[in-house]
Amino acid sequence: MVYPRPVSTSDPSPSTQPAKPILRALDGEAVSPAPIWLMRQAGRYLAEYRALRESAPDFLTTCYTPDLATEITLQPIRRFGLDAAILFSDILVIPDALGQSVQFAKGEGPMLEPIGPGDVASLQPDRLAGHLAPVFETVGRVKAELDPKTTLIGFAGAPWTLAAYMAEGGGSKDFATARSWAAGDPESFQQLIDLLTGAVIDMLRHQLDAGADCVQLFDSWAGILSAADFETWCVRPAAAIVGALAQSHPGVPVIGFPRGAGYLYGTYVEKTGCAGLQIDHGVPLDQAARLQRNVTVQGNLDPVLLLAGGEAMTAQIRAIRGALGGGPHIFNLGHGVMPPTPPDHVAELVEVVRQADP
Ligand code: 1CP
Repeated sequence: MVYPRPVSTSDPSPSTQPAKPILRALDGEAVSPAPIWLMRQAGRYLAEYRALRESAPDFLTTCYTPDLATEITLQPIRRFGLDAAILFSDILVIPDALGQSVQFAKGEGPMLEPIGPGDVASLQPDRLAGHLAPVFETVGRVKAELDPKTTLIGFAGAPWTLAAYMAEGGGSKDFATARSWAAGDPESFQQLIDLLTGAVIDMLRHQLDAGADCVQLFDSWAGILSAADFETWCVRPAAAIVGALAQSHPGVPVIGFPRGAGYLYGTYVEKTGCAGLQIDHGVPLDQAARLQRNVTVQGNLDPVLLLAGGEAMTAQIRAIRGALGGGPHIFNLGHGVMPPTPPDHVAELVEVVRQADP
């Protein structure tokens, strides 16, 4: 399904436009300077996050404790005055809510009890709303604390990326177990994807009801799929999710992130009707500018340039502003902030993005 959307560069009338710069950009306006937020803006690179996690319970319990999750969500907003707060949670709260065992061991990635074709029927989508109630409570608490100009972004992992972690039992370079399940038994894999599509819709609707202004769908492992599988496992579920939210929450923008989609980013926009497209740093700026004719582009500074800082970073910030400043753009990285990043570099990034002349 496609929802065509005119892109305007003219000054909108204040009465009809939302005041939040990120929502204006998602509505197709070329906001100048571009609003900015960063994926993984809350996290280990901030001393105040490390200090809080030191005495906090395990990672998932932290996500399910509204006092802690609210505080962590707000930490980068207080420090840098970013234009959006993103709910502090994780994509893997969905498999946890469905009844799969999920653990985060200190210093290691997530560990799940892997599931296969015979386990899909035992997943419990009816548990989701009750299990994730503390996450939705956090959304409401953050909303109450935010300045009216700051956008609150909710999120979920996309069905393919969730299925990949669920089948593999954790992170992986190639997710070979998940991909061979999809190839060898597409029927049962489709059942898993359908169940997850429903769970993601449920999760995002609850976040929007609790006060999120828009949502981002993270398909972090879209880039390892073949073109045909990208259509089946990434585009189709995303189109269903965007369509379902357009019915229950008309006009609420969805930002899609099929990371690593390369040439297929355009297809994703066309077939899902997402209002915003997060792009990774592999996307050349001339391709990004072409995408911008049909969608608000979000991105795409290489997180390594933020780590390095200095002239290498500022030169690329100017290149991005030069290429995308004339259309609807939200400044962001191409992937998350890396843990060793000095917070001063983030402050400098925000300052350079907000300078009057690129
Ligand atoms: O304290 C710690 O060390 C935990 C590190 C951490 C953090 C800060 C994890 C574990 N998750 C998070 C928070 C998180 N994860 C957010 C919060 C909001 C923000 O951006 O500030 C979000 C949006 C996510 C999303 C997420 N989790 C994704 C999609 C985005 C991406 O990075 O591609 C993925 C793939 C995950 C899984 C996950 N959770 C945590 C880790 C280390 C991982 C990656 C595992 C792997 O390497 O495969």
